[in-house]
Amino acid sequence: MNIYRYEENPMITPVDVKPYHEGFEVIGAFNAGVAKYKDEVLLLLRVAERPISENPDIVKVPIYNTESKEMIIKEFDKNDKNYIFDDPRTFRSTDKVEGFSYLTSLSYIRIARSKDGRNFTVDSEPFLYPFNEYQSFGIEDARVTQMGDTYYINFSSVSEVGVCDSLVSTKDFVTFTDKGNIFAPENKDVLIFPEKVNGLYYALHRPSLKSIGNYDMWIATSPDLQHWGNHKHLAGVREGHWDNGRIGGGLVPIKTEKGWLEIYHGATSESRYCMGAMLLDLENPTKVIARTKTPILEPEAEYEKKGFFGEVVFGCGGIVNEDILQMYYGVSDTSMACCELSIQEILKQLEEEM
Ligand code: MAN
Repeated sequence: MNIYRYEENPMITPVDVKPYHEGFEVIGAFNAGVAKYKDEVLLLLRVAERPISENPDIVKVPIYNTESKEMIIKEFDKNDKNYIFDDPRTFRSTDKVEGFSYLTSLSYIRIARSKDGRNFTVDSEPFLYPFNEYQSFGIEDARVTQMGDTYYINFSSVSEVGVCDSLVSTKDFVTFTDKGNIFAPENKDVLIFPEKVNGLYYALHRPSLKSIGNYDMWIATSPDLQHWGNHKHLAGVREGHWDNGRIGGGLVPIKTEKGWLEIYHGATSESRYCMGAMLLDLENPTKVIARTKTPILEPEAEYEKKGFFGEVVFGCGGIVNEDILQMYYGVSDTSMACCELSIQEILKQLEEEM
């Protein structure tokens, strides 16, 4: 696989983003959804901010009260035996067997704009900022599906009642219409197909199972983009492979003559994130035609290996220009990068490795 990583990489880093909150620092500008709007490329950045802490033993947790519009900062001592601090992104109380109780930062969506797809200017204000009680811990990892002149944007809404997936629509990236929560907790990595298939909308989704089952990809249909049903298991994690820990949709499915091309992410049980590809039947996307045995992109560059949470490449969107896929991807939960891949080459790898 020939991968052309842009010379500008990492193209947007936390220092390029001014904190929106006073007394906070930006620790990540990553996992952006992508849209082509007028003559510009828009990156819907996940900006993660946290209160500055002078004492390395004190973790300050930002929680936004969407009703009173107040930011509440809770302080925790890393020496407190009631909590387990083994992940820089989250921590949990000892009463919890798995998962997390709090996040160490709060994310929201801010737009970065570019005419050439390489040099971006970041808006000074957020575009999507927590606006209901399901978002008090933040909004993360937007995906953008364009249908006509409407852009549907879905993202993870995080709060103490779980991580669910929410949908809004916009025509101008200034105002938006709230379409509610489309997948109940815990669900992430929802990717809405860019057109109906046999009269129905399709979406990939990833329930995070806690008893039996794995972090696998599912597929559902909807008559109206808001009510989803007819859920089917699409693809699972693979033991002994690079995607043995969890998988989830990455980019909005791309229509090719061979089928729907889905670029997805897979992680090992040690949380090393790579991107792979899957080919779904054009007429029946619940059918997987092929899946790459090896990743199409893995953390190799310095900025992909080191950062707030290293060894992560995480694509949430791309732009297709004939055979070229420009894939924008988050690196190490810190910054944004972009690479170009040939769609024909990905299809060839799928054919060879199916
Ligand atoms: C995981 C990571 C974090 C994220 C939380 C909540 O722990 O992806 O970055 O904030 O889930 O979604």
